[in-house]
Amino acid sequence: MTHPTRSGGQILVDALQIHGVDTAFGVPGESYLDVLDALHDSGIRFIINRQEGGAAFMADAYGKMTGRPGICFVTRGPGATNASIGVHTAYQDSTPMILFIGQVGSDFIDREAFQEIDYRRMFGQMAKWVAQIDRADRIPEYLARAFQVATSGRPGPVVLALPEDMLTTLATVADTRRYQPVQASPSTAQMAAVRAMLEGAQRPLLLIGGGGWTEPACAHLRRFAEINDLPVACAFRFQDLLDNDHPNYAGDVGIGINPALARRVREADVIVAIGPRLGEMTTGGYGLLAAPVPQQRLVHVHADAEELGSVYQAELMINSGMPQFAAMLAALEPLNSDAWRASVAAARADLAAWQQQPPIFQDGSAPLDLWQVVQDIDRIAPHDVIITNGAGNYATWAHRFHRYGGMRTQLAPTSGAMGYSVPAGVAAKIIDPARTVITFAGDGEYMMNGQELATAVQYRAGVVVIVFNNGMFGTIRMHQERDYPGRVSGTELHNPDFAALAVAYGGHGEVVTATAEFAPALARALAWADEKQLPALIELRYDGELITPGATLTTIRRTAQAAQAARKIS
Ligand SMILES: Cc1ncc(C[n+]2csc(CCOP(=O)(O)OP(=O)(O)O)c2C)c(N)n1
Ligand SMILES: [Mg+2]
Repeated sequence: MTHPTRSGGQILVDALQIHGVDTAFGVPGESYLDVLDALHDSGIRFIINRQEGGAAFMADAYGKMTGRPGICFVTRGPGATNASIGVHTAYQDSTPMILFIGQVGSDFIDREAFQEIDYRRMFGQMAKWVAQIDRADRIPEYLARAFQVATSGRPGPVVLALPEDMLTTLATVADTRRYQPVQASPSTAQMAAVRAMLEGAQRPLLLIGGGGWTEPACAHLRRFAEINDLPVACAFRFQDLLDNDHPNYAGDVGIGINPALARRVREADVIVAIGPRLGEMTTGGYGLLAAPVPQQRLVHVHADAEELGSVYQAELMINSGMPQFAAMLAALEPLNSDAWRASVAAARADLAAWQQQPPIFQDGSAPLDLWQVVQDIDRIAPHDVIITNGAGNYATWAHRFHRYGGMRTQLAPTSGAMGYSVPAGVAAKIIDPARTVITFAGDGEYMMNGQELATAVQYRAGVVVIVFNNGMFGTIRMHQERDYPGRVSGTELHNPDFAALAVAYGGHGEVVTATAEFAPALARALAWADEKQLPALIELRYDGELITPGATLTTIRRTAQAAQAARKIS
């Protein structure tokens, strides 16, 4: 059989098409011109970003939304280093992604040539697989493996370096088949063991999270919880795996956890953790579940065999993909739930109490009530609105008070990376223009990748960005007041006029300083975004004193000072 002779760049783009790629994100470089040329007639949409951090975050958001690898192209050293934040996030978040990096030609390699880096060493710890393709005739093989690795077992990022001369070399090679994601399945004996553990339980809890979920998997999980009256908690930033309005949803196990839910986790006798990595954020710093041997009887289900037992010695460890496990759960013979049935309503009541307007606003003294802002969003935006955020205290308002509408309505980095919110919001709108997308960004957060508003304008992505402007890197200031009360250092911000900046990009911008102004501003922003297919930004200007829903900077400082004084006396 004869095959056409093609350049490396063309072989690569043909492979992308075979593997079903419709969109790629990136910033161009002269190191991969041949790929750019092959993309020209490919039908693959190449979204041009303004900074590689933004591009890699967009690829991550694509991976989270679709379950298929997000594709990102960047150039050598400077491009790759900018993109690394997205690779790290995809790794921690278990998101399928492939980062392609233009590399120095093989004639100069290993001389520390212009912008040269050995990507195997650089990305060694933050990617599932890093390789360099040295021969054009092996591109199909490398691409097939990259898609395989990114999507199989625990999903994650793959990095492929592309030496410049390899991309322009002509080769005669056959294409491969499309990749097939591979996941393990539980055995019937393991499922029987899960059932037996639950059967003997008094206070069971399901804890779901991690990558690899699909709509049918979520539906099976939901059905299992319903039939057996089990409360379901979601791991940190995987809060959308069960519709938050569902009667079995008990809340999220992450930063700033509801103390009542924390108690429920600690006092549970059987926890079935399906998918989460049980990392620092989901275990309250390894405190809710003692490490390595938890007090609760733990079933840990994870897509990666090596993750199981890496920290927690669960009583029952099951290596399985989420769809495979959830389908078998739903098929289990129903349990007698008499012992715990009431816990579903009790957990729900705990959640409702936690989501009430916090006392800090109840005297009406705060001109801008951020709790009310979230209530307005939940009332005005459709239930399946996608909310994106990065890192910062502002994110608490979304995590605690917004009711996520189910599978992939939350795009947020478990890596705690600042700068994720805007690119994720823009990407979500590019990927699914029919969905409403609202981005939560702190003033610090916004400035890390706010330039991607230009990408939103270029591709007519009508995302609504809400900037929470408290004039500071609030999270760090909060920690500062706790540990070094009254000594503000390195956390103040002097900001641009965010609304004017949005207008300068070609979007809509408004400033809101009082509670009553927000709902009409949101309605205007959503209407503008919808009608013009352009971004809209609402800047919330508020007093930085309101650092969390439950505390002001002053109360934190005074508590810390009192503790310091007490230490001196004793
Ligand atoms: C890329 C990155 N740099 C630094 C940090 C550390 N960090 C976490 S939250 C935060 C402040 C966030 O400030 P802002 O976006 O204004 O939100 P706020 O806490 O004020 O609501 C910082 C600097 C981080 N998580 N990620
Ligand atoms: Mg801030």
